[in-house]
Amino acid sequence: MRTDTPQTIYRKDYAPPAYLVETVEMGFDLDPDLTRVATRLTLSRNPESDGKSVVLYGDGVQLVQLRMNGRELTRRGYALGNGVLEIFNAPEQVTLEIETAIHPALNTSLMGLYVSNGNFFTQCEAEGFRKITFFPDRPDVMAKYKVMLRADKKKYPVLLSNGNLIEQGDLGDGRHYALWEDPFKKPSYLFALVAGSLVCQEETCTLKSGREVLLQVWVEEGNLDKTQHAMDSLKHSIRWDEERYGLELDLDRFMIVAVGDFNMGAMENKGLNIFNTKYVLANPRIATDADYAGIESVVAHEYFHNWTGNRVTCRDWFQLSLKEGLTVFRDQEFSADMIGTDSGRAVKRIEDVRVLRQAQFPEDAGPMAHPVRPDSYVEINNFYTVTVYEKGAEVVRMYQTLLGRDGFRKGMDLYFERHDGHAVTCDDFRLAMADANGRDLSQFELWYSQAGTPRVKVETAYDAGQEAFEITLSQSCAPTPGQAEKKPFHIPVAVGLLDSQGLDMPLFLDGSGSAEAFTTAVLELTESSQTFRFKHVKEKPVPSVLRNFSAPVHLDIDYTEAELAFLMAHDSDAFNRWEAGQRLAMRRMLALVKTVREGGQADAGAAGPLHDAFRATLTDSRLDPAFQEFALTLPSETVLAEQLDVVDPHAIHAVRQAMRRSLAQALRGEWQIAYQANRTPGEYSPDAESAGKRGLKNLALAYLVELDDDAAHRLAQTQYDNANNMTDRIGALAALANSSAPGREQALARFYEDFEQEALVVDKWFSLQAMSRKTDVAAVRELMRHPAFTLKNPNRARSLIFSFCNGNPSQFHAADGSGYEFWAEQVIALNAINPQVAARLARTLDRWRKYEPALQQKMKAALQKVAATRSLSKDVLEVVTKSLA
Ligand code: B3K
Ligand code: ZN
Repeated sequence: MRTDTPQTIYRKDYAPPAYLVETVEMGFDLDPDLTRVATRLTLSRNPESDGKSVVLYGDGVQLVQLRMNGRELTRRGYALGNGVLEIFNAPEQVTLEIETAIHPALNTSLMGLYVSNGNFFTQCEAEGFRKITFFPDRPDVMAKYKVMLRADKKKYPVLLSNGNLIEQGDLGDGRHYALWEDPFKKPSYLFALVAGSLVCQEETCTLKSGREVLLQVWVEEGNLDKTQHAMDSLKHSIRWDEERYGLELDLDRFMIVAVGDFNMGAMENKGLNIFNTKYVLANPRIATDADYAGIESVVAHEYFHNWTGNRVTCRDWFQLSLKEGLTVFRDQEFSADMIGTDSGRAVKRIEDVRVLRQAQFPEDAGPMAHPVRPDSYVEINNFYTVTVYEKGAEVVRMYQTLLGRDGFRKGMDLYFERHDGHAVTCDDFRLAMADANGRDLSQFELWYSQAGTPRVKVETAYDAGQEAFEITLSQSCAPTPGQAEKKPFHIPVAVGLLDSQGLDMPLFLDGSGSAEAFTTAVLELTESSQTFRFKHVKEKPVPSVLRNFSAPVHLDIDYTEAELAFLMAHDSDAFNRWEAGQRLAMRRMLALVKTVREGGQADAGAAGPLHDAFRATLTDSRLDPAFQEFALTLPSETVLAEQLDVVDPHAIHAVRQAMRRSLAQALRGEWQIAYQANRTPGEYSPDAESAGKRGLKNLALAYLVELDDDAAHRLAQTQYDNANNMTDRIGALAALANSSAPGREQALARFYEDFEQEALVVDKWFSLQAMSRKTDVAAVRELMRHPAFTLKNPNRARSLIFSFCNGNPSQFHAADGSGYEFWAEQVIALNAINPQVAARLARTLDRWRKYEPALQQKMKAALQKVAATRSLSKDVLEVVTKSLA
């Protein structure tokens, strides 16, 4: 917490550090109430800087002693204020001995060293290391670490840190020690320690090179029946990175540790990944198919960071997407490869694009919009965003689309060849891609520097006489904060042409120089408007544009409903088949929203073409159930809201609900058949095929329950009673919770009793109720009084508060503003406990200006209330200030 005005940090102000650190030796005397940390640093002047001061950062740490080159420094020898310790006119070579004192048990921010359920954990990214000791805590300072941990042997039998265990033993006084050494240079944000009472599953794994490595998954006692999936995911990740990128695990030992109190998903500390329990623990009793998939992808993500993030790291935090965008892209590709089938890959792509549209497009159009490589920040933790991560991954994917898979691999190889062991920039990555492929990618930089989602408009013309088909692409991008004018982006637009049979036509792109026919062409749009001409086009085609979502843009294209239904049925590009269905639904829903806004009824009955198209998808037995599930899910309320100039959340909700009911009614028989056909009897397996079936079956159930009749209630109740896995159980419970089934209350109560001991399942229980259409603000307040609720645990806070504020729009936007008042209270309460979690919740009202005036005023008042709160963290302050600006 601070009272001074928070400072804005600018990318343009980057300057190399005056001193570089060579070695770090640390000794920890671990005690929850008072931990002493003795640190010995060797530093030397950086030839790339002319600075003469050693600059160290510290945040909330007590400085006990400071010695330079063997001599104690008095207050005359250094300046300390505002979290900066500066030693002026230091000699060329410096050895610093720093002793600090910290209070882990009081640390509720979960940054630095903290206690969770009696055990010690650390989280240092982005700037948590400075909560442990004074240090040049910036990612371009890379050093080798040796860490001695000392603690009570009974309470903390396990002592872990990065790298290799060198030595361990007793200290004689009931305490013991462990000495760890990390052979690789690393930035301080990758430092980690864990101490406590934990158990592990371990396996050895033989790398392609023949080297054997030790893999461990550490959890609290009683959880060893939930670690196999994480272990398997780790082994698959190791294999995949060897095969796809030739990247080998560089340590002899790789550890994953699960912790119940954690601000985000997981952290890639060198050799000692620390994970939110949510992304480690799984067995069929407690975890859903989505949980299994989430664990696989997060384990992979953190493992992949070992090369993209750790071996090659970021020069400064503005370059965050250098590691995050790239690593998300890598984990997306890994998950797609793990499914293995073409349709599985397409489904994974659809899922990823859904996240982008649901969360990143709104961010890019709101007050917190920022480029993938931001130009400034107040609190860096606020920039671990969907833009840096997911849009960043799209930007990396575009290199692969432009250069091809082999070209992309060449770029990756050159990137490691040039930069291994260094802290670099997004430009360095782009140059490696360009140089390895002999391409000029300078215009591509705009994807890193310009915020906002570009809009690409498509116009076509067919000339039967010439057998020519022309596609004109025009691009624009709306202003974003601080960027009024945008230059044209370099946009890869993948295009196919369908003949009247729905088959791909062979493509001959004029001027491409290639005589060879292909069926998807990647058009490179680099100007504001360009026309591309296809030859030998025998009949007027239906174009399939932006196949596989080849760029993160809005696509404006005029299709008739018949063309959309045709694409939905025939496009060889599964992504665009899904997209056509979404467009068809979106168009109908937007028209209905207009009707409702004008005082009409949300009568979805006349949605004929949509019903037919959905029926065709639902009954096509050649389709992958996972694809069917996505194709039959209507665009979300958030995605709909983004299409409107003025958002009326109640009209949107009413329309989407009416649409769901009409689809339930019109396709009732088909839903019932799909429900029966997609049962997965026998032992549970989380594989993609079974998960896809369960997904479609549960979607069928959700539609049928929209009818809210006895038959649907019975179906849900029976599924609940007979479920042998969490996916089916929670699917049934969610259906019941949204219904007026007589067994609703009893099922909710029974679920809690059955799973009271499983924190992650209790989270699901809160979350499901928070998102139920039957839950209003008063009911959420009631749930907060439940003995299992606490704001201190981020997962629990997210499960109830975030789920309600972000996942239950019709109740959250209650006309009296009570949802917003609730939001403000919770942001303020969380701010005092955990600024990072509070700031995430603060983002909920980002888009307040888009809402209808009555709601807008109430949202603004809630934002102002938060902004006026005393001792606001800079995390929350930055978010609400930018929202109100
Ligand atoms: N690098 C961490 C995120 C750290 C967030 C700090 N506020 C997890 C990840 O992206 O892998
Ligand atoms: Zn990451």
